[in-house]
Amino acid sequence: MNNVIIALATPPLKSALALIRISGEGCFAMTDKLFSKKVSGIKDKTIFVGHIKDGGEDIDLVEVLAYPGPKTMTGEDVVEISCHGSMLIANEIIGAYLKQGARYATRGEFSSRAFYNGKMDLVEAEAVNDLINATSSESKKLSLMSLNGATSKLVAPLKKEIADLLSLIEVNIDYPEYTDIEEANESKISSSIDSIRDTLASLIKGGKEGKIIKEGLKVAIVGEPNVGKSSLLNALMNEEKAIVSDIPGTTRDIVEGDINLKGITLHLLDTAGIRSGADKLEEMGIERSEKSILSADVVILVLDARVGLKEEDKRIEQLAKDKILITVYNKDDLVKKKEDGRLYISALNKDISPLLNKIYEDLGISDEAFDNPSLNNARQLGLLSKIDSCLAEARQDCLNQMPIDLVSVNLYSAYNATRELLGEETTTDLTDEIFSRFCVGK
Ligand SMILES: Nc1nc2c(ncn2[C@@H]2O[C@H](COP(=O)(O)OP(=O)(O)OP(=O)(O)O)[C@@H](O)[C@H]2O)c(=O)[nH]1
Ligand SMILES: [Mg+2]
Repeated sequence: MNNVIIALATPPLKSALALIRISGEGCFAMTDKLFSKKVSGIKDKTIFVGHIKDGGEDIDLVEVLAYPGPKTMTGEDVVEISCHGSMLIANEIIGAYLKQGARYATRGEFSSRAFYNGKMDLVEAEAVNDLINATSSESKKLSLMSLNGATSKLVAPLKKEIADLLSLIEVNIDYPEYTDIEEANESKISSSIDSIRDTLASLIKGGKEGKIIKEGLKVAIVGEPNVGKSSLLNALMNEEKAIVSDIPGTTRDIVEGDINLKGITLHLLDTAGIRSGADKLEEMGIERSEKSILSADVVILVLDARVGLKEEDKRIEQLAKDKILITVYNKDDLVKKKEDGRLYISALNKDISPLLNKIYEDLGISDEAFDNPSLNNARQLGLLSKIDSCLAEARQDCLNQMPIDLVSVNLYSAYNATRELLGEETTTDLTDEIFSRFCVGK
């Protein structure tokens, strides 16, 4: 009976209604004991309205949705109770079920049951969490595609290509005497691997773009004091978020804000101006600025258009060498002559569209990335790159004239990693880890 799990699926706050979800064999029998109507024996999903009681004491008039398994989200019998949205009522109902032998669900336990009962693969299960966490309509759209199975379908052709090559090699190993089978020679294996890696390259490209659409990017605004970094943050956000003054060293702590640039969430970080000879407090701010460069995906180096690049800025360029670095010449309203190839803006006048265009251009997101499914979370991208390195090694083994049974070792690893993508091959620890990031009740 402790196989029955229960959780509040709505936030633990006073609201019009609250939803309690219960799953597991035995949850109908428990409901029969607590509810004024008999739920057991239903053949199809059914809605009931009646009273939940505990020890003869009426708790609430509720709506009960009963779904007989296995055609349910978890694959088990499921009961959903909509009660009045008082935490007192919700807790009393949950308490009544706990007395009957149910237990609190852990994070993501409903989804993990759906996964283990074969109702969804791991990519679809991950999409449940992504959907709940989506903050832009673009990221919601990608998550919904994954939930509907479109993303999982990307794995099948990749898996098939690797399986076809492996079976060709196996046939050659097992039946070397047959002359009517295709020979798995070095050139055949190499060209097959190259073609699989082409498929993989486009999956990785789509995945990286999808990750940006789904998760957004960190953008650090850095430069010397007084060049207009905070003014730029305010112009980007169209809001007076950060304090602006003509006193160098105004910003000490990081000021943050989010904007949506053509469907991509940018997490902006306005930082303290970087200069030498600062006092202790300012020095602490500068340390944070430098850290923010290291944690950012995009670094906007702001210069005063009248001054240009200074020695201190070269240190910023060095720190940002692995990032997308965009150098802007601010205060262009104060210069008469503009030099070719420089990106001029005026944060004061909110004249910043050249910078917005440049950021979008440098991200290199294709239009298709917004409309097509992609394997875009860190786990999925990590597995795609693992598959690629296994294939690269297999190809190298081939070039080194290794026997084909040894070449197949790396191909098997690549194949197993494709199975891992959908959770067909996975450890319980890993899946527990994945589901622990979910909300309770999901
Ligand atoms: N004329 C002109 N002035 C600007 C422009 N952008 C910023 N300023 C002025 O430059 C001064 C400094 O601006 P801030 O935005 O505070 O500069 P900051 O880089 O954040 O400075 P710190 O926080 O001290 O590092 C303010 O007086 C702004 O009004 C611009 O595009 N044109
Ligand atoms: Mg500032």
